[in-house]
Amino acid sequence: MHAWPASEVPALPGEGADLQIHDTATGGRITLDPGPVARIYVCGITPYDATHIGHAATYNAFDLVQRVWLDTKRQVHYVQNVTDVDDPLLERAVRDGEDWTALAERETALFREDMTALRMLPPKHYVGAVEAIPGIVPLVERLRDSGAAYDLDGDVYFSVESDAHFGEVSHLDAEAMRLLSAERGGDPDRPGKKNPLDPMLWMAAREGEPSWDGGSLGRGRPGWHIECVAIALDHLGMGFDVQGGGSDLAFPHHEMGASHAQVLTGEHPFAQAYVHAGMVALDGEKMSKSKGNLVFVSKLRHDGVDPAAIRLALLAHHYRSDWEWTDQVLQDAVERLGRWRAAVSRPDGPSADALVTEIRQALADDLDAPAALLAVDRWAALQQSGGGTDEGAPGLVSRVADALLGVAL
Ligand code: 5CA
Ligand code: ZN
Repeated sequence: MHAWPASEVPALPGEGADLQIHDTATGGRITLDPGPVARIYVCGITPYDATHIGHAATYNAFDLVQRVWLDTKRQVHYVQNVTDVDDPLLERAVRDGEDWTALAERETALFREDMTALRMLPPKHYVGAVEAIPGIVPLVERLRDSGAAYDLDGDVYFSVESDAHFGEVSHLDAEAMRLLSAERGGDPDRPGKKNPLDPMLWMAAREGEPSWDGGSLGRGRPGWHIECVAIALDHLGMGFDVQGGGSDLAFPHHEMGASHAQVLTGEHPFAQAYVHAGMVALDGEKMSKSKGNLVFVSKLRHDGVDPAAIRLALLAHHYRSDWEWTDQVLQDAVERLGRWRAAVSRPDGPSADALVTEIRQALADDLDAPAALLAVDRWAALQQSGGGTDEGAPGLVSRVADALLGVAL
């Protein structure tokens, strides 16, 4: 699957600092130590509805990871998936009387447009679940042949007990896992499972649903977690630097994915850090496609909102906090963008050398984008009060805002 075009990342003087980031598995902050090629996997959308502000906030967090790494002169190997076949997508297509492939293609195209407008750097590999199926089947066969997976009426389940490290990503107790599993695509109450938490790896073909050749597994379609594992192992291998997504993916998705991969390879860990973004709410509830309380990026754009203002609204919240989208959040961002643009449109201004360092330090400190914005605010306020004659400063501020924050001034 093709991704979207990359916006140019302006070069900056000097070099950024190494990223310290909160890791869900250890529950603390770690300093990442990627090689010359940093490796990141970020879970992509299930394309049955348009990109909402919650999605955009999560992708914004991982876009910052990529920008910080690029600023340390590393290459970034970024992989993202599209869950272009799964229950919610098929259910929505049936509800609307639409072909599921057309629905997935349309919403994926809109996601690309939104990501481009928001200046999110694209993944190097953008891979759909459907195109990953030929790679998924042998993994499920291997898990089954080694005894880590079992058959239940033609469906194949992963046995969570086969991984000695199971539970080490989310650290939840069995009851919490059971509740979240039921809420997030699992089937803990299905009779016949060895452990209620065991997730499906391969679902045998159902009447009226799409299915693919699964070799010795029979016709069917893949489970959700093995999709991301197959794509990540194929393009990144074990022990990559960051596994990213929203906090609703810590369990079961990232927990199960880590277990699948660890059992498949006999290696540990799947990822060096599991990084989770907070949830964006609207009217007091998590924004979610299933609830329908959504603010779409595309709707805002079509209403004439500058994508740079949307981006600033996302950046104004720390990626790990849960926050609420309101009209005021957007209004504040629009005003801030106006102040910044006015400040960089002058021929000279106060030196911005210290500002570059401040933004670098803020982002290296667990992606503290709000602190980075305040640093630019201070420079803009100095500029407003007429303080400086550095002719290179406005250009440097524009470049640093673009290179490190993805904001085009
Ligand atoms: N396709 C799977 C991942 S493999 C999936 O979760 N798709 S999704 O479309 O439901 O979500 C895409 C990303 O947006 C995930 O990382 C998810 O955690 C994140 N996300 C969903 N809702 C919100 C929200 N309200 N706030 C912040 N992030 C969200
Ligand atoms: Zn995923």
